[in-house]
Amino acid sequence: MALRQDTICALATGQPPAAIATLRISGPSTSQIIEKRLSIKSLTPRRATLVDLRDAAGALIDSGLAIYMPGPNSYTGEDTLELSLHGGRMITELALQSIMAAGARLADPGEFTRRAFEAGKMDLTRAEAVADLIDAESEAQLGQALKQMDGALEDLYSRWRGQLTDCLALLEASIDFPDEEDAPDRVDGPVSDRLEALVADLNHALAEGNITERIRDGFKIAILGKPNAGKSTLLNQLSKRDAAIVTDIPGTTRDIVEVRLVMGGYLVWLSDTAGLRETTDRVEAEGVRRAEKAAAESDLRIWLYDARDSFDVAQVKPGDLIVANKSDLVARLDVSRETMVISAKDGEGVAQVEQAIVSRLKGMTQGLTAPMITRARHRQGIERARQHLDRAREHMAQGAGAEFTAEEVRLASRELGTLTGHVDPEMVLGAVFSSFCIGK
Ligand SMILES: Nc1nc2c(ncn2[C@@H]2O[C@H](COP(=O)(O)OP(=O)(O)OP(=O)(O)O)[C@@H](O)[C@H]2O)c(=O)[nH]1
Ligand SMILES: [Mg+2]
Repeated sequence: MALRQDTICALATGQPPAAIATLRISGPSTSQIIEKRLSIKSLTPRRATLVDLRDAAGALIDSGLAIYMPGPNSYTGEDTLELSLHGGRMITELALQSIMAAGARLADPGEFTRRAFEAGKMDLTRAEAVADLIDAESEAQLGQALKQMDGALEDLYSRWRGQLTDCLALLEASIDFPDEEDAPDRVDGPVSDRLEALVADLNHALAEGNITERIRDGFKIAILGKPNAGKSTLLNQLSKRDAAIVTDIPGTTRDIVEVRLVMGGYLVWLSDTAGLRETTDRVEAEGVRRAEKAAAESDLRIWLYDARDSFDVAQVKPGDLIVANKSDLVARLDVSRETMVISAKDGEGVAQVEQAIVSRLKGMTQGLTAPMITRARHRQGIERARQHLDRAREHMAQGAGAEFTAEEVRLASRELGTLTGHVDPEMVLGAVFSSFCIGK
């Protein structure tokens, strides 16, 4: 890719005031900025040096540590400077102004990592992993992002592409040398076997991807049941805050109340929903519709009912949790073995519900080794690749000619290449890097 002419800078650490603020500079003007603003001819590469940062008029802004990393052995592949100053608001503002006046501009979100990608330091899936490492709130997210950073997705997608290249070589040989002994008909078997095996791998990745995407984006859990069962009370207990309104009026909750929590190392989105009942109230009816939609879209449902009522198991799906609430109001309770008994109001049994949720999540993620898909972008690319391969196999089955098969294989390979950014990077770069923070 074309060599960049401009130099970027940004505050790479959190919002001031903070103990330390690290400013990052990358691009061809870095050494000129060092000379102008740090009054030093050159800095020893990769060694922390105590420096004075000055403004354009020569007035001292702050003293701090500078580390110079000349390209290509830097994060971005360009000349880079990291300057750690006292993390004051005024210091960081004046420091950025001074650096910009010496020949840099403010970086866009993710622009340092984008430059690292463009310099060939990492593929697109590893660049995405950088963002995921920073955004990780749960151990499971972090573990997955680390594996992706280590190349789990890049290696897999590249291996798939390699298999398609092998198929293409066979197909093209049969197109170019149709009369050769071991050409046309003889390639059909091997190519068709390879495509079949690859489609099976893609389908496996797509199926498992539902879980790995959830690890990154959060598992959806809905609390469901009749009005007044105590759903909002349970949500407040599990989230340890007063997120939803609780009253003794049936039909209190209408909109979905969603809280974001980390449970047992997993990020989850826990939803409190409107009590399920027939109603003529239009607002409540809309709430019930939303509750039913949340039930259908959730990874796990918690069915809550008043222990004084009976519970209809018809709506329960395998793996759902059934919880009888308000145990404090009944002397004796006969429930099935899998039904948990709690008193949400007193917090009695809530810890067991939490444990049961975590054990369900563990069950869902059991057996996962390396992630194969972590974002919708990956899933969509793999689905498109699979569609091309389905068409390639149809062409083969119909004896349509190797040219037709080869074209679909080529298109599938292109889709996989887009995932790693080896093909058509411009198409996806904006979307990938816009979600980054500035300074990364
Ligand atoms: N005695 C007793 N009362 C409870 C318990 N849990 C909830 N309640 C009470 O039951 C009433 C309804 O509680 P909510 O949490 O608002 O019930 P809900 O299921 O969210 O109700 P809707 O939003 O109307 O669907 C409130 O008065 C709560 O204080 C419990 O374990 N024991
Ligand atoms: Mg409620």
